[in-house]
Amino acid sequence: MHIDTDKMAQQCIDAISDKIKKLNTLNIIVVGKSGVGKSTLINSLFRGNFAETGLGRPVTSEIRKKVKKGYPLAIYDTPGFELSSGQQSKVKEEILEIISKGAGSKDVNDAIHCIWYCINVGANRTFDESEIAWLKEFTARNKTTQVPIIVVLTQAIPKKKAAEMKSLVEKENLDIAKVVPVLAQDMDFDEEYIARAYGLDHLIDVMTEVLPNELQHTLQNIQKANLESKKKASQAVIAAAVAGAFGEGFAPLPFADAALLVPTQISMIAGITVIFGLDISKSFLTSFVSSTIGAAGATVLGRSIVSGLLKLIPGVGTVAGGLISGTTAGLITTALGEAYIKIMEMIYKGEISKEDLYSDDGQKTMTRLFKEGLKKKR
Ligand SMILES: Nc1nc2c(ncn2[C@@H]2O[C@H](COP(=O)(O)OP(=O)(O)OP(=O)(O)O)[C@@H](O)[C@H]2O)c(=O)[nH]1
Ligand SMILES: [Mg+2]
Repeated sequence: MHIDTDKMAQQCIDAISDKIKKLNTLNIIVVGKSGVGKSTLINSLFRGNFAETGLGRPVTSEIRKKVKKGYPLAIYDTPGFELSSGQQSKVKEEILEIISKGAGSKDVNDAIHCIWYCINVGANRTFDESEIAWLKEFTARNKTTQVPIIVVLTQAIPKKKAAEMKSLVEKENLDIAKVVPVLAQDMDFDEEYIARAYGLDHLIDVMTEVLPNELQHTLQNIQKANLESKKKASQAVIAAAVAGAFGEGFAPLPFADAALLVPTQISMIAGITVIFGLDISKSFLTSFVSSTIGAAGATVLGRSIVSGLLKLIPGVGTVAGGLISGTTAGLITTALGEAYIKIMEMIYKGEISKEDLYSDDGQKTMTRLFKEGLKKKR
C-alpha cells in the first residue's frame, strides 16, 4: 500500500475550507473619538487591512457596521463620537440597543462579544472626564448584558503618561475587563527618536481571556499580533486530537488498520492552519505529508514506516505482534502536529519562502523537524 499524498493533501484542503466556513463571526463594537486611532488599531491587530474596507453599512444613525466577504469579523464603528454630549448619549443608547438585540438570539454569531473603548494618550492631551462619565453610565446599563469592555489607551506614548492614565481609569473601579495601553504602529518623532509599537500582543491575550470558546479559533485566525498565542492554541488542537483519538481505552491497532488514524491527523493539520490564518496551497501540503509521515512511501502508519519511526521514539523500540498502541499513535500524531506548527511559524515570520518549502532543503527541514519530534522525551 502506498500513501496517496496527493489525496491526503486534498483532504486537508477540504478540511481547512470546511473549518473556515464554520468559524463563528466575532462582533466588536469600537467606541472612541475621531482620530484616536481606531482604524489603525484594527489594521495592526488583524490581517488583511480590515479597516480599509469602506465606510460600512449604517445600522443606526450613529453606528456603522463593517464586514468583509469570507472574513469572520464584524466591526461596529462609531464615527464622529465627540460631537456633543447629546450625541454621546445617543451613541450609548444605540450601542445598548444593538447589544440587547443580539443577546436575545441563541446564535453566537448575533451577539456582541466585546467593546473596545478607545482613549488617545497623546503627549499633550488632558484627560477628558466626560469619557469616564460615559463609561460609568454605560457599565451600569451593561450589568445585565455583561458584554466585556476593554479600555484601550491608543497611541500610548510616552509610556509614563499612559501608565498615569491607566491608573486614573482603574481608580474609578468601573465594571470593565482591562485597561490596555497600545502603540499600534511605530511612531517617528524625528530622525533620532522612534517609539516602537507595543501592547498589541497584550490586547490579544486579554481578548483570549474574555471571549467564549466558540470564538477562540476565529480570534486566532484573524489576529496577526501574537505568535505565542497562536502556538498555544495550536498545541491545544494537538492535545485534543490525541486525547480524542488515542486517549484512554484505545485498543491497539494492527498496522493494516492504521490508516484509520488519518482523519484525526487531517483535522489536526486543518485546525492549526486555520489558527495561523495563512494561505496554504495543496502542493505545500503534499510536500509536507510526503516529507514527514509519507517519507518512507508507505501507508501513513503502515508497517514499514511505523517500524522505522518507532525506532526513533525513546522507550518504544520495536512493535510487538504487528500492533500499534494508542500511546504510540498519539506520539506520532503529536510529533506531526508540532513539526507543522514549526513550519507555520517559519512561514508566519517570513523565515522561509514558498519556493524554499518545495526545495530539497525545505523537504529535509520538514523531515528533520518531524524526526526530532519523535525522538523528544515526553
Ligand atoms: N505612528 C502611529 N500613528 C498612529 C497610531 N494610531 C493612530 N495613528 C495616526 O493617527 C491618525 C488617526 O488614526 P485613525 O486610525 O485613522 O483614527 P480613527 O480613530 O480611526 O479615526 P476616525 O475614523 O476619524 O474616527 C492617523 O494619521 C494614524 O496614522 C499609532 O499607533 N502609531
Ligand atoms: Mg477610522
